[in-house]
Amino acid sequence: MAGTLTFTMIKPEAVAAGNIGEILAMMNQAGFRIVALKKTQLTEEQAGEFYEVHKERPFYGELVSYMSQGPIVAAILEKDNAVADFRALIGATDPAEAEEGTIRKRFAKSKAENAVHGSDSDENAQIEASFFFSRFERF
Ligand code: FUP
Repeated sequence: MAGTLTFTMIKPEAVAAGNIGEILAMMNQAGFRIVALKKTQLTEEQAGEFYEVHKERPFYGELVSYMSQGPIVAAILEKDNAVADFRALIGATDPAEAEEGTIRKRFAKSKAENAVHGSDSDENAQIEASFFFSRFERF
């Protein structure tokens, strides 16, 4: 059975552009409940650890430096079928391929600066949520 939790980040360029409120509103309107929420900034080391799975990819260095360049908003979200439904809401990695009505279509600037992160599996949702939040920060 699909899990009910996913993890998201509003990425640095979307935070800098003042889009936190509108992006969170789109998540709420799509039926996601906020379980945990914080604004924080990753060090390069932390961003490198978060994106460890992409270590061998050519874009890894740029990804790590971009994700640590400014504050992000991290959140745990709850909804039935959370991971798949949230990935549908955010749209394709590349905003040029993202469907109308998705968060990335509306807010992403490029494949690298693509406004939001969304977990790709229930297992990664748990790992990523625990990277940012203790059990005392979840409601
Ligand atoms: P997604 O699951 O849609 O966030 O995409 P991926 O897990 O494939 O990639 C993770 C992040 O790496 C993306 F959000 C942005 C970055 N990336 C690039 O910068 N260039 C690429 O070609 C692919 C991904």
